[in-house]
Amino acid sequence: MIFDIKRETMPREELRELQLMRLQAQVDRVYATVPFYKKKFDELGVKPGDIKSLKDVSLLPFTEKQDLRNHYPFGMFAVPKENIVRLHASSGTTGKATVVGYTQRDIDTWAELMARAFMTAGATPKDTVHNAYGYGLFTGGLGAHYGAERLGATVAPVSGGATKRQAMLLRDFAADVICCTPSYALHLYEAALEIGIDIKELPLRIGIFGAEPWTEEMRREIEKKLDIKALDIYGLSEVMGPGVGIECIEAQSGLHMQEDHFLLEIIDPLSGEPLPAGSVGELVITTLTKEGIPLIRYRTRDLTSLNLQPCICGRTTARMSRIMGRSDDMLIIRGVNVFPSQIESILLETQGLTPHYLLIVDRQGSLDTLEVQVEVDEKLFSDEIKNLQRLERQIQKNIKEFLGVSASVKLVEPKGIARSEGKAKRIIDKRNG
Ligand code: DLL
Repeated sequence: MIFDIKRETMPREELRELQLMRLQAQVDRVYATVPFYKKKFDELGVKPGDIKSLKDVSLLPFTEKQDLRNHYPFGMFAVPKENIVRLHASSGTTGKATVVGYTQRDIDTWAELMARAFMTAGATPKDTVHNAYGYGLFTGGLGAHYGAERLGATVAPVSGGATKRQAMLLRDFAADVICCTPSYALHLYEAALEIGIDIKELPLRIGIFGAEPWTEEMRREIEKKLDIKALDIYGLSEVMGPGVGIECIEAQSGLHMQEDHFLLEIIDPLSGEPLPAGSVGELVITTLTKEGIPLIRYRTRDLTSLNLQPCICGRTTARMSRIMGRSDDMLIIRGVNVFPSQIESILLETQGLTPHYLLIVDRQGSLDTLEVQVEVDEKLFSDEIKNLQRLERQIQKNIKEFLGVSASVKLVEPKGIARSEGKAKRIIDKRNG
């Protein structure tokens, strides 16, 4: 089912016209109301009137996360503070948080786009939604909450934590849909088993998972263990929050991007040049309708590609491939570029390993080292030491063969790697301090 047939199945030519009209209005507005943009436009010698086609977006300056930090907390808002009804902030681990503000219309648009997202994922107004994204400054909880309400579903605002209790609520409320990070879904599954609840036997049908990178192998694992359909949802607080894109349940093949509200580009992360359709590069997003903090050419650092082919579900929107990783999460080990998701794929292809892993990067003398710690399942754990050692060597060989880097592999006992209630922490890089 489609929530907004008119918008979601628009012929692409019509969509482009709408995008251009909205882009021109947005550019006019930021030039007039955000001193940061006026200065940047003036420095580049570009005027709002220069935007005559969608291609002209490449004349405009980029916006970076650091720009939001430099204008902390409200310096990039385009409306007076009294028109802001909500604040959120990113969970940035380094430096100042990035703060975003929403007008009432922004909140309404977000609810609408999240309602569309729920329906794209196969949810209906009759469903009960167990929302385990964190409520608070993080956009996951409230974003999914308002969307599920707008859809007309019943929401249980469970938030993160108290995992065994969550398992009981999941059973007692007979939820049809769960929203959380993919790593938390597996954690919840294990915690439920410990108190005698097998999620596989509950009515739960759909999982809406995002906020962190994950792989096809991880999807298969979750779908098998929980006996649900697992859909990938994408978003970022600077641009809105969850709901910028989501997979459809019909195809599960790329995330439908809500292009009537966001203009997308794929650029070369090094040169900043736009790349041709279909290439892998950094996703850059211009918000087309946002009032509180409109962003021009926001550099997400997320690496992906876009597919414009029509989808079997009937939507005409561009489909984004699963995020490969963030350009700033890319590990460079002795000159070889490695994404954590590539290691995850190799680990999950191996029988007996679980999706709980940690990558520890260090430097010995002038050489980078990579240690991969991965949990084994109960069955493998009870195996003979020499078999475990053989497996470690096998994984080491696979990583070397497929990714071209030497890693040491350490198998860890079941539950030996810390679980997270939100985004999983998978990399410890000891090289910089
Ligand atoms: O994570 C918003 C969100 C909440 C998305 C709930 C989906 C579900 P931030 O905390 O600002 O916002 O983090 C945004 O998380 O730039 C990506 O690097 C990463 N990310 C988000 N969704 C996905 C996904 C929320 N489906 C950053 N796959 C983004 C891979 C994702 N990475």
